[in-house]
Amino acid sequence: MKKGSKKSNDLVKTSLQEVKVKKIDFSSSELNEAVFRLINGNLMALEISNFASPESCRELVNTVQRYPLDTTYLHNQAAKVLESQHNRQDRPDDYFAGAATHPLLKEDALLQGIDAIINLLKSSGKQVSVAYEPNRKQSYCPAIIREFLSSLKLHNDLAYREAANWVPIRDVKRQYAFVLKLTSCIGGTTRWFPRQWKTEDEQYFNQEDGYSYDEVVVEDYPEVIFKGEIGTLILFDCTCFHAVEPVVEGRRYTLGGFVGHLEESDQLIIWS
Ligand SMILES: O=C(O)CCC(=O)C(=O)O
Repeated sequence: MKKGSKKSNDLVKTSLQEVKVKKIDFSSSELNEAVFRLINGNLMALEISNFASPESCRELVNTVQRYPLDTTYLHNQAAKVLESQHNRQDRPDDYFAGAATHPLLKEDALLQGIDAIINLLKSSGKQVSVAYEPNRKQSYCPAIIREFLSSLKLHNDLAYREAANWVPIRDVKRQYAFVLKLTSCIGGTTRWFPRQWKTEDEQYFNQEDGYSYDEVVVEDYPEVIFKGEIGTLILFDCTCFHAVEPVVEGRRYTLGGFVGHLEESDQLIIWS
């Protein structure tokens, strides 16, 4: 865990346990319990090394590289394949058209990655499925592939704030991000803080880029770093502030998306 210069002394001894973060290997006998604790609110972030084999990650990257990347994503800080709801907040027709037709969604390398994540989430004891829009009778996009070209500033993700008209993700009460590292690179580490977004934080919202917040919101909080070599899966409460450091060398490909808990049905949904 890294400490910022402004962090107060009483936080210096903060352990991963205190901030409800666990880092384990996929072979650990504690894995299922850790997923259960995460989804049931007793952990806030979980890093699982060796979740996917390097070969399967490379196969997915090779598959993705056959498709054009959208480089207009996140102010040219990242490139993507597949649909991002965040990117289409005012254009659900475009989102659902892409979610229905993109040929990458039929590729085994992608489907196997998504199945592996769904199976892992089932350790929570809950039913897990790709989010489904009942009015359109259509599934959401299950995940997105991204290559980060630079950094991603401090932000948080919250469907009920960003997706007020999107059924059923607007009803999600607990939300997590999942990030599977498909390559290793220098830099590009994920910074995460055990500090959930509050309405008052909007005074620190950056209107210019339309997504980030001033670092003042996390200055009294410990910072957790997820380095994540190839095959590592990170799951974290994404309503907490997080960021990605600049990629210094190599390429940073990830398979990512969101996991949400629907209270009424007590089920988990995934989408991107
Ligand atoms: O790629 C990462 O490590 C984090 C991605 C992220 O910040 C996000 O999806 O909101």
